[in-house]
Amino acid sequence: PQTIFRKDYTPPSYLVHTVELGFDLDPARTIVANRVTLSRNPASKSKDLVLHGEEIDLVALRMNGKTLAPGQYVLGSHTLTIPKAPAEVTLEIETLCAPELNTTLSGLYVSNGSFYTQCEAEGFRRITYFPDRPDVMAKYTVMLRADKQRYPVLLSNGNLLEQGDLDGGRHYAKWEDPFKKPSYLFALVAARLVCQEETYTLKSGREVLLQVWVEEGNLDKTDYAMQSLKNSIRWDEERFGLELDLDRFMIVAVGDFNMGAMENKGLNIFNTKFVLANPRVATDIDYAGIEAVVGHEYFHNWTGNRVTCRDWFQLSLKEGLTVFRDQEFSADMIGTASGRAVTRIDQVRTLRQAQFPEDAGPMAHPVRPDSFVEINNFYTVTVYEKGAEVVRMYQTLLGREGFRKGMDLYFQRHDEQAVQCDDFRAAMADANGRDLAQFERWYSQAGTPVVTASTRYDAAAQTYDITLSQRCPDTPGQTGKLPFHIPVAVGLLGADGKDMALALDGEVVGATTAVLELKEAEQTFRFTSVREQPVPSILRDFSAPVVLEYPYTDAELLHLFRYDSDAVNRWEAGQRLAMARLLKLTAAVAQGATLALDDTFIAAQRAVLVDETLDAAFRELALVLPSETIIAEQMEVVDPHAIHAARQFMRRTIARELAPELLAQYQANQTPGPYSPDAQSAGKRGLKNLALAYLLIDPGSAELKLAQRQFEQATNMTDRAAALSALIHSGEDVRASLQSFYDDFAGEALVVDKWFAMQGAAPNTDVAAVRKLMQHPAFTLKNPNRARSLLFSFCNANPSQFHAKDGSAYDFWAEHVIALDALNPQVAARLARSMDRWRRYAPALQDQMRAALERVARAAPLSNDVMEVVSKALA
Ligand code: B3K
Ligand code: ZN
Repeated sequence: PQTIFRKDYTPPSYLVHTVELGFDLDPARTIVANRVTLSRNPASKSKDLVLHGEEIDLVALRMNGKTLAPGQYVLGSHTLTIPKAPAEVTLEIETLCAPELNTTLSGLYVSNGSFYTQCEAEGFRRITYFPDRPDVMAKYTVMLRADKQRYPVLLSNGNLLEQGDLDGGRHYAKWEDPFKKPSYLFALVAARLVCQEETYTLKSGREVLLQVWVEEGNLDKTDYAMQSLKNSIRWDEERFGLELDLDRFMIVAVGDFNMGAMENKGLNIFNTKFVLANPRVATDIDYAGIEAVVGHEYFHNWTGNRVTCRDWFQLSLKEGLTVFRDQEFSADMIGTASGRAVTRIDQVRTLRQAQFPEDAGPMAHPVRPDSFVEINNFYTVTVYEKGAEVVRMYQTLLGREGFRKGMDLYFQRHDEQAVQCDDFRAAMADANGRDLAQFERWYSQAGTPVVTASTRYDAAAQTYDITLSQRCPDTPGQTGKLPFHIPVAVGLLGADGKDMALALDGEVVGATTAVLELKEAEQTFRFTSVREQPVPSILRDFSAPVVLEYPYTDAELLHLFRYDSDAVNRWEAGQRLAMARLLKLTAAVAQGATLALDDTFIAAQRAVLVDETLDAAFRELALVLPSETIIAEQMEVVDPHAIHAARQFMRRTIARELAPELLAQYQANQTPGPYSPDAQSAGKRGLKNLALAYLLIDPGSAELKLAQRQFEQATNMTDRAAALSALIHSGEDVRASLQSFYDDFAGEALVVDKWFAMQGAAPNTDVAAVRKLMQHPAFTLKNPNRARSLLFSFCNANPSQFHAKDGSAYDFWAEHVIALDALNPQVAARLARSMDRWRRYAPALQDQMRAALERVARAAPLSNDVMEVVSKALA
């Protein structure tokens, strides 16, 4: 496989003006006629017209009205080149493809008998020959023809121009997208679907048609997606002054989909998981996911579609920015400061759970990568979530207003262009008259920076010095990192727990949080007029995606855990208290020493649990211990079994010591009445169900009854699934409950996914049990959601079983990476990532992991996707 480098970018040799596509849709044999006008790009030296194409058969090719003879073009394995083409070209290209055989779910494919497309990143070339790169933007007209009975609904981007009947039971629809777009935003749907629709009035008074399309039988699950869409439209108008630019906006849900959703212009195609919800089948987390993803795809209409990426190395230009926008949207929808903090804590957890490990592993890459083999492997937590952190740092440094000015300038300069991350940074800098040159390192240097703080209080001078230093570990291909520009938000707490008024070098800050700008390897900041020794609250609101090292004492952490006005750092103090103990316990397990947990820690947990002044959602977060994955990241040599035992011991001890309080909270946080997914109710359910999970660790008959009753009487999926999960984790025989759950929801694919996922992640599910579950008639590797529900939850969320000492689960992993690769390389490559951190395990496990990786690497044929992941892991 070939590595592609960012530095090798060259402009396209030809630019496309118009694209007219004609589809004769047939599952076995779809004919695509493509009439495209191009002209030579003055910015390119080449006169060779290069088109991409994959898995399609060329039937006819005409240039400027004349059929091209075989000698006039070169058909490579993935390209069609017309050497020395004229300056102005009209191409007519006819190709054939077989959507029903397309299991990759990239390009044009069939799901449950209907047609859907997925073109990002490079799927359009599986539909027709085309310069399939994001810096080629053109206007599209699309004619769809298909059997009317089987495919009554024919959709594509933009506006419907006309539709009607054809001979032989077929019909047609003609669509036109008024905006220029790159090919990756093309979409079509030809399906048997129904929709919920509504006309919606924009702030400007213009009316638009909104539609949510689903399969028959799912119309009772579209309300929340529609509501989220309307909220998104309103929010983007209010927060960023961005209006929907189309008369019609459609969301289509499909059951077979590689990721969450896709922002095709005017025709977003979604994984059903992020559309379908009603209280019976969807949990609070599902509802939150729908709001976020509907928002995310809608916001792409400006950040991604109107302004797109010059090349795929710039992916975070649209993804990091759009994740930031959806994060802010979700936070604003909750509205309260404490609710906002809860969403922020969730973001920090995701970073630590997934992004920090990626940044420290073999696939580490900068937010703007320098090279890749397969671009689909770079839709990562680094590009998305760390990318969003980078965007958030602009807002932290420039303020909300300054950030908005930067956004306005970005659109002023680059509307309908394909640009680079540097252009976004320039807009932020220029709009605010700021020098953000050093900030570029956030895009170019991989790895998680470590910020070390030390402090010195001088009582006589009433000064408090904070010295911050930074370093960043080497990552594959990158050594000797240069200092980042890091905003470090700091507050100082007095002995009374209150925030001190702040002055820096004699200058009043005017707020109780100061944003220190760390730009050197080491810098000292002096707070003045500090009347007593403070407790520092550093990196408030997680102001930068870094690891903060500070030698906090337990007493200081307890103080912060009790008083910090910054909820993120308040939570963080609790996590630090827990982590220190978890690491000690893990060592004790490994040494066979006796395990003990101090009363101070228990008392702190108790205090938060019963603190009625705190949101239930915050209390829940404060009581969730760092995950086994996050604990593993803190260890030099990872012993997954010791980690599991240590964490279980801590959970068991908390459950025993806080049993009465947990029961009281379980009862106090019931949410009677009709289900509502709002943050407050969801927070209560979260705390209640956390209490239930604790109560079921070593359950007596009363606790079992409690869970059983909730399981049977629940009026919503959040409570039902939580009860079932608690029962599964209790270790009792729960076969009857599992069966009844399955029987009740066998017709709801997304619930069946949960059923598999819960079992895959349960620590008493070993690899033999997973193999047995795979024999279940409802299991299939072909559907990505189903494959993920069992395999990914086992390989990623069940570390004590995945790392079984005999290596049997590694064999299982290798077998299924290979099996999935034959069907769907993108999904297979994700599963391949489960082995990323193999070098950190104890030698006995390491050897077996390497053997499994080598087994995959040797398999033939292997996709570029999986090849890239395993070869980087082994390098
Ligand atoms: N842009 C798409 C992701 C496409 C992934 C291709 N492998 C979804 C999103 O980020 O909104
Ligand atoms: Zn996106």
